[in-house]
Amino acid sequence: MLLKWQVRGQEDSLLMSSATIETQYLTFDMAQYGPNGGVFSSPNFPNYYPQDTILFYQFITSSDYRVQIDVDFFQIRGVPPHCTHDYLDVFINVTNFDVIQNVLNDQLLHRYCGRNKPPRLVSFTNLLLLGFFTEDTQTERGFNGTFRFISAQPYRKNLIREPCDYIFNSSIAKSGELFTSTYPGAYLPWQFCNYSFIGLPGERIHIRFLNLMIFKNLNAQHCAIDLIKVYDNTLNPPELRRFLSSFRQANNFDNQFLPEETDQYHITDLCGTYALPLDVYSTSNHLLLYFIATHYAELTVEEQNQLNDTGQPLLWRFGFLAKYEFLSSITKLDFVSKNKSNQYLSGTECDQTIKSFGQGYGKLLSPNWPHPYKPQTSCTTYLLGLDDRYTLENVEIEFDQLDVDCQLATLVIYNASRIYDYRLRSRPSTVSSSSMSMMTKKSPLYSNYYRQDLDFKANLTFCGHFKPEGRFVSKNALLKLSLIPNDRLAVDVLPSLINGGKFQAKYKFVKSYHQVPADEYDPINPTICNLSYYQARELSGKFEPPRSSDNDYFSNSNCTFNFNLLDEDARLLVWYDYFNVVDDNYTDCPSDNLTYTYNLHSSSKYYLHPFIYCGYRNFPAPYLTFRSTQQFHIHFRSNDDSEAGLGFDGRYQFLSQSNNLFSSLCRSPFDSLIYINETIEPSGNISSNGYPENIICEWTYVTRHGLQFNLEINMLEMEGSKTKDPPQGCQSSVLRIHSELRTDDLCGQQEKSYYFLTDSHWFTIQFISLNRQTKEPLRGFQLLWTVVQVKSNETDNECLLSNEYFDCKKASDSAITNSFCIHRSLLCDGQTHCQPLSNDDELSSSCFLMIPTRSRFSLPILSSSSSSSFLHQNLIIIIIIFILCIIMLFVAIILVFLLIKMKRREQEMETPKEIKIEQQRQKRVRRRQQQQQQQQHQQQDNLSLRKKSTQTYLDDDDDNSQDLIGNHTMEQAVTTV
Ligand SMILES: [Ca+2]
Ligand SMILES: [Ca+2]
Repeated sequence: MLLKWQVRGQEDSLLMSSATIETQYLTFDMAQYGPNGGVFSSPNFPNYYPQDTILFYQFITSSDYRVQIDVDFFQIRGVPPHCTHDYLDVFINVTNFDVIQNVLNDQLLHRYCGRNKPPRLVSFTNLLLLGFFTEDTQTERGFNGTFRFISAQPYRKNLIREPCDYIFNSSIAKSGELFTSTYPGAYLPWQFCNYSFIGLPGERIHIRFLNLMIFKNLNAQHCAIDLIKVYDNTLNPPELRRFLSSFRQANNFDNQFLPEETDQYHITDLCGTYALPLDVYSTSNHLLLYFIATHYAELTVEEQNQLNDTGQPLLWRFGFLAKYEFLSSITKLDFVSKNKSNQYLSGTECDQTIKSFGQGYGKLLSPNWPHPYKPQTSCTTYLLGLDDRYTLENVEIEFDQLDVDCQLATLVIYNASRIYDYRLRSRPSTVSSSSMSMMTKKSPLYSNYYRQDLDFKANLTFCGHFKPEGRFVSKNALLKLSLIPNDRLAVDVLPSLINGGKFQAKYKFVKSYHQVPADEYDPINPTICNLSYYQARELSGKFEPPRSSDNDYFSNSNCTFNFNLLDEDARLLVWYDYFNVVDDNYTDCPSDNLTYTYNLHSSSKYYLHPFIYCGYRNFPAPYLTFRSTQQFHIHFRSNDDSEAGLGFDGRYQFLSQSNNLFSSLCRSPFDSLIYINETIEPSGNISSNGYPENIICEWTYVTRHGLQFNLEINMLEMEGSKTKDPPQGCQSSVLRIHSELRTDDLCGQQEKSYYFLTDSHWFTIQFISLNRQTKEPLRGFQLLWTVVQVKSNETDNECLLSNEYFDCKKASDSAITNSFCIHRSLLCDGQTHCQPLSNDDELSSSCFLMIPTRSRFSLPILSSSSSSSFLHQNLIIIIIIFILCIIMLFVAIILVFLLIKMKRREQEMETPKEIKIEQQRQKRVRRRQQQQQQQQHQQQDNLSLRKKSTQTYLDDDDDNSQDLIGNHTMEQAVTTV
């Protein structure tokens, strides 16, 4: 059996087996080697070291010196941290080599193996011990390194109590160094070291860390294992006592809980690594640094690899080296206002935060104000606006005075952009001459915007003696302003210059909306979310709601996006890439919503687009302004609750006739209106001709006042859906139907026909198809329009002009309230026009009511003018023809009468004998009766008697035949006409 050393940290005891291996010793004494030391290595180095070895390296020097070793090459069989085969044990706190068992028990710094090379090591005493142990198995090349002996004097300076309590007194030295007790070697575990600084009254203490590397698990939030605690204004902080007592009670140091530091003295805890140099300042003449090292913790393999990548794995327990100075001329902190919004940042020279409590403002002064600051002063001011779900305040500063010597320092503003406020007289000359002329027409409207060129990318740097123009506005809630000396590290910069300079600025916290793009913000009150976009400035762009730093829109938002069109021919297109306006009620959107209004060039009246938009991905349909729109407004409102989302990413584009969204495939908004003569063309079709992408079509139909249109959308196959749950809206495409007071947006796919009865004598159809979201094969839309006469009264069964119009009777089960009449030429033409009322016009019982002569094909010559104007123009001719007809009718009647009379006479001549006799007999009877009457009354002449009898004869006998002849004559007359 082998003799094996089993040394594991503090607890394990030394175990020895019965078998023996000779323990060897190598001694390196300063008396022999001198202070510059020499080299050491494993046996046989650079060849493989022997098996079954126990070898101690004993480094010895006098008490005024310490041992420093640096390992150069290291390759020992084993895997850290357990090192189950061969290893090198390191002891740097050895007081006596005589009792090696005690040494091994108590003083192990660490065990090394594999490729895990020991860092630079400095002994805490005048002795240093390395123990090399190997097994009886395969070996490797071992290690080599150098040793030397360094003076112990610096470690004893200011040391007032072993092992590591130091006091730095201003009355003894105004400046000097401080470091861990085995610096530049790895620090020992289990140390509690005081570094107390005592200055004269009025002095401040400045500590600059030049090296700082204290063990910390890489991703740990707090300094949980080793740390430096820094306290201001005291040498015996009660919170440190409290911390140490709780710390010593804790047994599991890896999961140690650090109490909250709430006391006024604590400045900071330091551990891990920092960008160096790192400065710490006291506010008064007392400062305490307290260094705590606990167990020798290991990084995880992952952390080790991570550190190896940075190239400093050996320095991880390096400790620290710092310079200190007591300064009487250091910046006084009086310039930091004593109020709740201003706060000096403890540990710094003169950094401060200024926090907003809502709409705050004040003065920003350079250190030592009103006196000049010291040349080496380094100060940073952090201005913090409100940043919550209601408000994001920007910080604005404006200089009153700037006097910073460019040789000494610069003033840097971070995270801000400069704004020049002035009104422009004319538009920037970056546009073509044609649009220039369009511009000049409306120039009074658009000439007075502010120029606000915002570029937050570059930091703004100033020095010199002048007043920087403009306002500086932060991109978000933070603005940082630093005074940075040009050469902070140089000790004597231009000693003749006592004064650095000074500056003064106004600051204010404003709720403004510069973070959202717009051509113009509210020029009067920046706290109003009133954003304007001008066709005269940018033809296209984005619009979005102001958002808080967590990227949601604000609660209680009230934003208006104003789009200003140049002239009556211009159009604006608005659509959305993203939409999430949070509201559970997708129909009424009572919480957060988007609405549109617009006004026309011709009037100041505002119209409301009859939709309200909200919901997650419930996209508002693409919107194209209607003819003659002057201003289009999008209103965004959110309520008080905490439910908010990203809002929307809106896009806009001002369109002119030449835009390639307008295609020759269909009518565009710039084409003329389509006038409909309802007697000639009482119905027709409109179609998208398939589903083309990136196209805008617009048709406007107008007919005679008093008439209306009934639209039947009999095919709709488009993207989007307004009926799914949750609805998707119409992101890429929409079919918009618009009449005087009614607007419908359609998209998606529908099985049944959709009807739209216009409320006036015109309608506009917009078909907008932008970039499609899917590549589904869809067919667009097709609709049938019919000119109708809407019956004003439900009970009124008569159509006006009822001889030309057919009453579409409502089916008994129809829920439609308005019923209407259609032109008779639409009866029985194979297409139903009475829907949604009924299909009456196509019933066979209606077909006899047709007026085929009124077919539009029979009057091709007149088709260009309406029938009413035709009647009007030819009225005289018609009347004359009418009178002529009547005259001819009379003439014809007279002719017929005469003809009959003649025929009667002829008949009289040819009447048969019997009838004649009978007739004569009757005549005689009558004559006798008459004679008798004559005799009774008066004398009459025979001729007149005869005439009268002829008349009577005609009356009595030929009533029927006369009617027939009359009719026949009438017919002849009509035919003649
Ligand atoms: Ca809300
Ligand atoms: Ca029909």
